[in-house]
Amino acid sequence: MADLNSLTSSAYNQALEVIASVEPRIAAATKAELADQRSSLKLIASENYASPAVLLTMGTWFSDKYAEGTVGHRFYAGCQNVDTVESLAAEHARELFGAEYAYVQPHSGIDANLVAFWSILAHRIEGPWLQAAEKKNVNELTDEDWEKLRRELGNQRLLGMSLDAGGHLTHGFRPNISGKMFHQQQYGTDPATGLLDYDAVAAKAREFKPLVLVAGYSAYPRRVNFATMREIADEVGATLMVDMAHFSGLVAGKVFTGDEDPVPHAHIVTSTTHKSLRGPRGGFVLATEEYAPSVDRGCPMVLGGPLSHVMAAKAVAFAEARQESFRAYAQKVADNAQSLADGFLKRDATLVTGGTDNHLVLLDVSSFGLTGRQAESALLDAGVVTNRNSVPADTNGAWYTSGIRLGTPALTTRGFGHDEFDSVAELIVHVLSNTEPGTTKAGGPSKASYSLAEGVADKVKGASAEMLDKHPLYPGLDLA
Ligand code: DSN
Repeated sequence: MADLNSLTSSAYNQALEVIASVEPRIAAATKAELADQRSSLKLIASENYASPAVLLTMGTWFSDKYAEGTVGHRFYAGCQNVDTVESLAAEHARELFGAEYAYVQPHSGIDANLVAFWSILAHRIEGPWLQAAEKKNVNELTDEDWEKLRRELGNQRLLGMSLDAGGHLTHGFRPNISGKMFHQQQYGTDPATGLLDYDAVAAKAREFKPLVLVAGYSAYPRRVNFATMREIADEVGATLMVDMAHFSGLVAGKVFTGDEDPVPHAHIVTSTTHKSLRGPRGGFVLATEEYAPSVDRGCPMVLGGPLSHVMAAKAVAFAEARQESFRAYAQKVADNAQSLADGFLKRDATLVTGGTDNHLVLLDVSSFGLTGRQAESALLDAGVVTNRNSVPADTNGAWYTSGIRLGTPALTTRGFGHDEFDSVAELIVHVLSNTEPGTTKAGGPSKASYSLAEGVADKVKGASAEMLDKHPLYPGLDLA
């Protein structure tokens, strides 16, 4: 058998020829995307590089099959191969995370959270209601009772981490559907330290008495004690839902264990597959046996037909994450985040919470006199891909922001280590120190425009290229 690199090269070259025969501009854009990803410092905390095996699995005829329902219980005929794929993906997920039940159909993280919300409502509200009315399902309810149940379902409470403290928009942020379907309140972080204050969370939970307590984050640079969150949930009768989308790779890789592993503590855990877990773009839900029957109704309750080609790729990615080498990768992601944070701190930059102990760092760019938007743009000019992010109590709002979120999963996949992440911190500080905020057309201070000193972008790109060339993306993959 030819070696894997040359097999991958021929697979992609041939696939691109087939695509180009129909729409050459898409083939060209696909090639350009690889070139861009190869030549930039990708520091977006929610991105990674999936393996060729994962990527290739998505490009098949499983895409053509409808399979609404669950394994062995579909609304369409001919789903025997989809059943194989879905069972295998769920089995790998259960084994990988030590979960009682896994549901691998959600198309994204938001979908996974919607499945979790509706399964909690179905299990906690709809189920007992039907039982009391001695009905098997909602179709048996009178119109009047159905209206009462609908009002009850729409009258529940959710407590989640606020967006500016590092929570996610699906954790009850008003512009998101989670903030509309629930009465929501948010917990934040300690204003002095930026850290979660569990006593404050408990006090809020006692007062608000939520049906759902959501833990997890997308921009909080620290670990969470999920045993404590479960104690809080139990005390107030809430269901504990943990969104581990950002750190599921660190859970899979056993960097987060004991109280920091959400799976033994939460009733329901949701995640994406494409961030630190390094799989295809998608979501999944883990649950206790108690919640499994309602989670199983995710499609068609909340989701459209499962993306069978993506479920197949999830199975491949979970299989990869079960290998010993993934543990080493996950540990390196966390070690590298530490190196990045140290690199900033020794250059006097300001980090939210003063550091990190997960995969991400939140840099407060206000000390450079910049908004997050200006910093993000200047860094992009220099080939450093990041995303702007709010910091706690951000005075610049969620559009301009005062922070830059940086994550290590992607560059760790390329093989970057301590010294490279120290250099990355140096390059970022160099760019931001040489960026001036611009002015509006009327001459006032602008939150968007900026000017980067001449020569800085080229110098940073040159230094990055040296590191990137030493750690090629998809080594051996040569496109024609
Ligand atoms: N967009 C993802 C992130 O960047 O964190 C979460 O939705």
